[in-house]
Amino acid sequence: MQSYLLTLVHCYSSTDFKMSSYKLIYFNFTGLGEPIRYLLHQSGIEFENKILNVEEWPKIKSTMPLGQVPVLEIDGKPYVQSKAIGRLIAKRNNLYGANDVEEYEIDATIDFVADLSVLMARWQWEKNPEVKQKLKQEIDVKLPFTLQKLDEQVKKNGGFLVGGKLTWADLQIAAHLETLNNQLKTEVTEDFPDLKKLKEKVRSLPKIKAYLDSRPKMLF
Ligand SMILES: N[C@@H](CCC(=O)N[C@@H](CS)C(=O)NCC(=O)O)C(=O)O
Repeated sequence: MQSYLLTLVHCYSSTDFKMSSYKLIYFNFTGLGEPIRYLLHQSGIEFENKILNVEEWPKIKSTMPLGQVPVLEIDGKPYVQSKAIGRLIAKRNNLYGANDVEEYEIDATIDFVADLSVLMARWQWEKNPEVKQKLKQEIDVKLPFTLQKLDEQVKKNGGFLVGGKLTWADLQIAAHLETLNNQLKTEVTEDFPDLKKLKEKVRSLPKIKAYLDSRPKMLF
């Protein structure tokens, strides 16, 4: 009886959560916003996808709580920091770990890929050719290392990154892989078959596929 009541409470609170109003504010590229878009779609949450152009950003910057995006507004309250936003949505929609060790593994996987993404962004926006070339040399070592580790992790976990089932980590990494492809203009998973399969599996989830088929054109 008690567990029935708990299930009922959980059902109602998660329904309430889905009935809230959501607005995601981010640029017209994939970057740090796209993993949140994947997560919201996979969670069945309707949201306003507010896409900013880089040209309009200076006017908007000071209105964002930390002067940066992504910002997710839930019922008008702004939530900042992409990974913290992702964790909140994942927790509330059964896409986080089944226990604290799985949660740790999801966090560690996402942090591991974030290290590469920071390096990639520094390289992408760097104007000085010498510095840019040095960063590219770092990428040439770090990228295959990261992809190899992720490929092994997917192989060990029954086709997913953590716990043999779909989690926030799979959505986050699939979105990041798309960004890496855009940045390097190549299919980065070509030599990493298990990781490639995972990316394709995520992209063909019905809700993600529907989003990808209909999303506005991204700058990159
Ligand atoms: N740690 C933050 C980083 C946010 C961030 O660097 N956002 C960039 C876009 S990817 C931004 O808003 N840049 C514009 C600016 O700083 O003026 C997060 O994960 O949300």
